[in-house]
Amino acid sequence: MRKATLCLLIKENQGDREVLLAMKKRGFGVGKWNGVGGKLDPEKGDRNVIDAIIRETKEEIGVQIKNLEKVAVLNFYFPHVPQKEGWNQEVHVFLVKNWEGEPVETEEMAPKWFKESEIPFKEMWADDELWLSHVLNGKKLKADFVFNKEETIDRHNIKFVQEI
Ligand code: 8OG
Repeated sequence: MRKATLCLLIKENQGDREVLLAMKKRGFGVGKWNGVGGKLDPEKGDRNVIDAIIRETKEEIGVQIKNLEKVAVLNFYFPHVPQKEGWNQEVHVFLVKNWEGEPVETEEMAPKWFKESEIPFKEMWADDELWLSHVLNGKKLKADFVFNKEETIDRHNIKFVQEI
């Protein structure tokens, strides 16, 4: 499976938790709000998913991650797409509460802060509604999602874990 990363910046604002999502302007998931991230790319020097998430966050929103916490591994399957097209992927999800720099818009993404209660699930990947709130509330999990042609989920499975 292709490995990819997803980073969710979190801040507390007067007792309200906010999460940074970004509008994807091109590529896979265009037109959807999502965390920042992308494929592991050894040609850009990524030895592992940590290298990849640090690089992607800098490239996509200009933010330098100071520390991170791995909270989920999500496996996505697209059985209707030939495997050689590389859609199936294992996405490593990180929460980031400490960073340097202000998120900025780049060619790839336009970031915006959302209150936890106002996350735009209807304009996000269909699976996000099933796992995102859990990780924002401190849970760690491993999950599998099987997508169909309509980009909805045929079946899924979520397993909560202590460590990931
Ligand atoms: O490099 P590229 O832009 O193709 O990376 C895709 C990004 O989208 C990467 O951060 C992983 C993320 N991603 C998926 N599928 C899903 C999904 O179903 N939900 C969420 N929230 N993110 C996803 O590839």
